[in-house]
Amino acid sequence: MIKENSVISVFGMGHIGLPTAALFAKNGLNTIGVELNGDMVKIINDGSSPILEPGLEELVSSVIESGNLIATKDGVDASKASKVMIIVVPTPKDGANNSELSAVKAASETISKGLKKENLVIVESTVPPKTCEDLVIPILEKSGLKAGKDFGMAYTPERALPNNTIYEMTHNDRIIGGIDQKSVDRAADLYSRITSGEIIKVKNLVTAEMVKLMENTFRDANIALANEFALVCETLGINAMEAIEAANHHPRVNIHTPGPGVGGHCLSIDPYFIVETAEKRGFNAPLIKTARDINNSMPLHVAELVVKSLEEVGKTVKNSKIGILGVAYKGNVADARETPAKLLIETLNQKGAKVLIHDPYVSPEMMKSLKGQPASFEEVLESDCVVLLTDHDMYKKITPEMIKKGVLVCTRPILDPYKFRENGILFRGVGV
Ligand code: SAJ
Repeated sequence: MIKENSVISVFGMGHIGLPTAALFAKNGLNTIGVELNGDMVKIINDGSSPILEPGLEELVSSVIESGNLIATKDGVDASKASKVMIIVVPTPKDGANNSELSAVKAASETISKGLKKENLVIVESTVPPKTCEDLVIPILEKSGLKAGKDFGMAYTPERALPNNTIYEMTHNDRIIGGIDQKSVDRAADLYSRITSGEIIKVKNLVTAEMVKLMENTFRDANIALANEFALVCETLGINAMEAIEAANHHPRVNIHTPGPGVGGHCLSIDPYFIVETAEKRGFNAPLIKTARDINNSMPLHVAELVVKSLEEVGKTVKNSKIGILGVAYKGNVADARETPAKLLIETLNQKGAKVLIHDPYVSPEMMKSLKGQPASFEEVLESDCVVLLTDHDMYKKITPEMIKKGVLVCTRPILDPYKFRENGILFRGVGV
């Protein structure tokens, strides 16, 4: 089934692996997508995308039709047939905020069983610094081959923004580090086929691993600062967003946007990988940890805003209907991993509220796992307190007349507080 002259296999057909494989295939390379989930393999080989991402369905369909992409569950066969193997598997964190690298380990084990001289192994998954050196290479060397001497090794982080993945993968600059210059040059040659962005070659594998974590940690810490500013502005009775936008007119200031907390599988996890590595080396990275704590506490602050708002209209949270608009971790995506909605719903449930949830994108199974009661947009708008949690475009059209019981907690700066208040709505929000 697998073509003899296949050159690349991509391990992991998720949000990043599938578009990466499809783009290599689109650029004329014979590509194998390795995925353990048989249903996903079937969907891909039928010419569809199991991942919701603009443009991906069409891309997958065209490369399956051209025969340049094929998906399989058999990773050892794929490894044997390939010259380059790319690891793009998930790297979540465990309950103690440590990295959970079992998928990287498993992919490395599988690849080592088909590894040959002159192969190049590339890791794209986000990992704690030194993972390539301390975990991946020793597993690959079980093959009897030596990294650097017999096979090449490179690390190049994926940096595409969900919902704009294909554009960013084909335009963003690419960071590449490797075990030696030959590995870096080979990886650079490969990725220059799919991105028009600059290829930045860094000194070694660890530097490239650290670059990825620094990017998302910068954003997480910046958002934590914005959230702290928002809490201060609430005590002052001023609009944080108005102040942030004004401050951002300064040519060297770029304060991010406050909100209900930071979700998704990147910003809310990656900073912990730095902390984990730093702590193993005797340094405790206090700023990064504090930023995480601030962002993690934001859903509790939103719950407080709900309590206060209901008190103001003579109601208690207990037995009130709270309607949450949006459970995805950010606007216009279907992904609810690490969503701030989870802690908010749990907290409101504990307080005895009846929690209704609406989201136009998130799957029914995911909605169910969140412990709220899925409801229509209209039903949610009739709740005792409406909480706007995710900045989906459709929620930008909400008007004061649509808030039937007159109480709104808005956690994203997409509705104008002044307009709602002028129209008699009790409007509270993060930073307003
Ligand atoms: N958020 C705020 N305020 C902001 C920006 C975001 O509260 O000003 C929240 C969002 O609502 C969301 C979370 O932060 O809950 C993360 O959203 P995001 O848009 O910042 O990032 P992700 O997780 O969708 O994608 C990030 C991107 N990294 C950077 O921009 C540095 C993306 O380029 C990476 O490829 C991706 O992580 C990844 O896979 O690491």
